[in-house]
Amino acid sequence: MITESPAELARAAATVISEHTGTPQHDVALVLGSGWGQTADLVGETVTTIENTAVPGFTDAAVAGHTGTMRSVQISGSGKRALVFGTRTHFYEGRGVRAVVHAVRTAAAAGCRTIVLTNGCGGLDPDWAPGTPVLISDHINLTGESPVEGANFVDLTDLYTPRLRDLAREVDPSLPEGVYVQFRGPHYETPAEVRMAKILGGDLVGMSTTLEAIAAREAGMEVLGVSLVTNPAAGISKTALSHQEVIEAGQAAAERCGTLLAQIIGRM
Ligand code: 8IG
Repeated sequence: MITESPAELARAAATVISEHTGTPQHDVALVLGSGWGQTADLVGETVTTIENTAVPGFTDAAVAGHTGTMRSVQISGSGKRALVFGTRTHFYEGRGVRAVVHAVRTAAAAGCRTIVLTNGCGGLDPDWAPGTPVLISDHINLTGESPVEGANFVDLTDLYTPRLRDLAREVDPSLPEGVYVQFRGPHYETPAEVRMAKILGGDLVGMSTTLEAIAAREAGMEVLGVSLVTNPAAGISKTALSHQEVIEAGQAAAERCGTLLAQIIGRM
């Protein structure tokens, strides 16, 4: 087998996407995390749905509640076309960092200049009830990994584009901001690890997004990160964490989150 470079694999994937969608260029990419699954319908009209397994380098969804398809969506009220990924590859799946950021590189190869990374996560602020969307202002990457290969010293100042965060707050001035801390997972944190995250300056704990954001910056894209707090982080509330709780919080917040993203993307 010929081993392709990450860029070659992304170009191959983008070619298949443009063949399926009949669209040479997409403008914005959207990665749907836990709790965000139903939001794509509110962003616009789905023009084409593609099975992940039909696209080079992509695999079916590995998480309950995620969708193993990608869609080309016509954004309501703008001439723009979004490439919406119904799921992501997580670092904890053990397929390596290249697999984790393949969707990001594919989006860049498909022409996207902007990427919206969403996730479900645990919140450290007890005032953030399950179902609260929070803008990611910055991140702490505790995976010990980087998607950047070789001596390419990518600047991560203002990784989460201030202009896009401002735009999000124009749509919803009540949106809080926070620092997202990526743990490896797939287990949730211990309460002591959550206290550590707080001391380090974190507000949100999750298992995705930071490696993707770095790859997006390397590819020259603008990044907007939005977390949905689906549960208080371990030790913040007295009850144990469950993935069912995550799915339910997402369902309850779907309409607010979908409308929020639709309005933000419509204004980009
Ligand atoms: I949804 O509390 C969701 N994903 N690490 N911790 C981590 N990931 C999460 C959590 C959480 N909730």
